Amino acid sequence: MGNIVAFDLGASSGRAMLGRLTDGKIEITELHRFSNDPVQVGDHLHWDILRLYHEIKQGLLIAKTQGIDVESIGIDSWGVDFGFIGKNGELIGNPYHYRDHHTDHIMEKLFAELPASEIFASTGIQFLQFNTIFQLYALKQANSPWLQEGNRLLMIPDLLRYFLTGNMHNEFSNATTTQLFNPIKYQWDKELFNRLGFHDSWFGDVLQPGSKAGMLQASVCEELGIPSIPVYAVAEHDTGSAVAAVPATDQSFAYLSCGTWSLMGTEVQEPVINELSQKLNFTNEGGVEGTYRLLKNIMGLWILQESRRGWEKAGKSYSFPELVQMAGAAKPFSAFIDPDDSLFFAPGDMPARIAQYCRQTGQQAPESVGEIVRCILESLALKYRFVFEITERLSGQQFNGLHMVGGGIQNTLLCQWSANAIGKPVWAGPSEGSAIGNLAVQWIAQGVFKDIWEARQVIRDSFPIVEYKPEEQEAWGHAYDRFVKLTGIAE
Ligand code: LFR
Repeated sequence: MGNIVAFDLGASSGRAMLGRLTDGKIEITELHRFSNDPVQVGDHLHWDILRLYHEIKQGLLIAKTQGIDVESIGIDSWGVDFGFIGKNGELIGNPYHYRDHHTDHIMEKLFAELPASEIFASTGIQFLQFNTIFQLYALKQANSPWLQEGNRLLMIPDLLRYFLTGNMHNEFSNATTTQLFNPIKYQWDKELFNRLGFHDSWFGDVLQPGSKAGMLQASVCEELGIPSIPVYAVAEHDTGSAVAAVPATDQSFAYLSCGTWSLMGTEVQEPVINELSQKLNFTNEGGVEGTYRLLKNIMGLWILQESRRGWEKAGKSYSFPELVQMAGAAKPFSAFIDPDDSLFFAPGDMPARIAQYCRQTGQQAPESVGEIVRCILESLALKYRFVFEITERLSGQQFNGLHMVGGGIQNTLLCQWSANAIGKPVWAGPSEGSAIGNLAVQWIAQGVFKDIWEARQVIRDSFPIVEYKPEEQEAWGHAYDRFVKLTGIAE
């Protein structure tokens, strides 16, 4: 059955994934993989959006040279980041990277104007300094000309879709990551805009995942020498696509989308907006078929990726499997960090920050590469237990295990340690969660799958799922008690 392509853009790389259905099973083939290199210009970190657009066109060209007739495409990426389109229909400036420093300390400034509780009550979105609401506020504080000249605000996949189709829309799952969309009124929150001096006109009609967003425009087809095909709005927030691909059979399930970020939570039918969810800083991001992701961001493998980048710069290159092997050989439970400490958010020297964290908490800092990696991975697994348990508490559900999806599941040590930490089985797979969820929503849009549950069943039948049973329960239990005390996360 027909060929469709998912463009799945991550913070460090992107891919074009070809999807086909054969004998009721999904087959995926990577057509194109490219790096996504943020660019520091002066004081600011930006995305190279035109490069990403170029790579999408390369993906379409590669399909063409392989003789593949692509029937439709969809795009997903990280959330929160955006560009403005000016009155002449052109992009104004390069989108800021969510790790840029321009939003440092901006939350407190905004809260002086508009209390956090009001924002949470209107949006149900967790407070992260990089949410679009804070980025816009930082631009306003800096008197950015974008706000005078900008006509429309488009999120990263919205922008790329616009370049491809000429149509401007805001897709729902990604719209919710702005922290400006009201899921109760089911529309952009005009009151928040007015209070903050943002213009209604920046935000357009909101497209549901699974609707047609347009066709490739003539100029693109001409340039690439391909026929026009539909571009679907999928769950364009990558975490939305990843959760769409969780091969759960039970309507109540816990997931961990494991990549640069670790996103842990459950799927709910209605957003959970109350004092407790605000206090625990949980979010309610929009998903497919009217669902919400009640989840929490955990800093994730970013700390390891960034450590590796540092070692590389110092002339010591290690592959991820090498790093994991060294961690496996290091002494267990020597030092812990809270991965979500703000120390670890911005790019920089992670081993030095880990040492700083350890000094501040009276621990002996890990020194060898293996010890550092072990500290990161154990701390992540222990943080997973903490968030797993509060997900149960908040949602009033009990989960009998954890589904892990995303590239991070190639780290088998992390999967095993996650099972050990939570004391329940981990089911790992598929690793290409976001791309598969992107494909699945295109098939739903085409009427090939009835709904997301049929898609999840087919995903389950198509990809290997590895079960990790909890081990070493006593040692992990003691480690958890120490971790909670040292990090103070329960306070
Ligand atoms: C994961 C992700 C997270 C979001 C972060 C920044 O790739 O999309 O869900 O919080 O990136 O957008």
